[in-house]
Amino acid sequence: MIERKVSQGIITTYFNKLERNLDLDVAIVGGGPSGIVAAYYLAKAGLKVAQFDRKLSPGGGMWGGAMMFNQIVVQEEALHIIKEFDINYDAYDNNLYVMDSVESTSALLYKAVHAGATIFNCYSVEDVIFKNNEVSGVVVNWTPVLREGMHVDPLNIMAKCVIDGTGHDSEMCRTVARKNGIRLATDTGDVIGERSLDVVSGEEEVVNGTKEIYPNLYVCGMAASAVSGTPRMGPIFGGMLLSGKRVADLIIKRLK
Ligand code: 48F
Repeated sequence: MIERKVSQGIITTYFNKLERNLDLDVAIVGGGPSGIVAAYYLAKAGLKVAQFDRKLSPGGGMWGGAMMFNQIVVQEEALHIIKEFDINYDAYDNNLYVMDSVESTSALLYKAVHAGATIFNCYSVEDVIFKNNEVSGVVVNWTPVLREGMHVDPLNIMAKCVIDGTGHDSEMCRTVARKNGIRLATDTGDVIGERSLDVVSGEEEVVNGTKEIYPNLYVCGMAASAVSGTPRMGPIFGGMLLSGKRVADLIIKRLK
């Protein structure tokens, strides 16, 4: 019966996919633009990478452009990444380029999966695995389970490296610091919190702040700004793309 085969096809392939991803080189928490770019470059380098996003549609804050005007701006320094993802762009002004935010977000997702990354949507990462004072993986649960406040235990996924790409909330960094009494590699040893908007310094600092923040825990994108206390930058996305590429480069250098 075709009805049964449809169900069986979904169930068997889904559980194969999940099982294949129980031991990862890299687990990326959050499917915003920085994390997706990281997933693409890591997968392209042959690493086993999975990305977890709590929403039905990963893509984070890129879909909406600014105030739902669905255009984004990228500066010259990051244009090579736009080209790598085959995204259409128009030159706008001195070193600035504009593109459609829906095309851009879907292109990032499409290319990351085609490069070999697995994206799990509707998964919330509620904790990390913390062994011998190192981050060793992620603890995942269905987003609806957490939203409903249901008392259901999560599953564990091992990873050599974990990337916190959760955006403004920098959830993984906060969780690791709060639960384990450790110091992150920031001025205070804790999550400092992002500063008010400044495009030039925000864009520069988000890339500088992309690093290993605790053994095996890396941070990229707005999470990197929030952890290190640097400014937000608004709907200019070059820094996000460059941050994703940088975290991938750091991990590739370490694991390959
Ligand atoms: O915030 P977000 O888009 O990440 P980003 O890569 O990009 C920031 C920009 O979109 C924008 C900006 C640009 O200049 O300032 O804000 O830093 O996306 C973060 C994603 O992480 C998911 C969330 O659903 C979103 O899609 N996320 C957050 N916490 C968790 C999570 C979690 N605990 N588990 C799973 N997903």
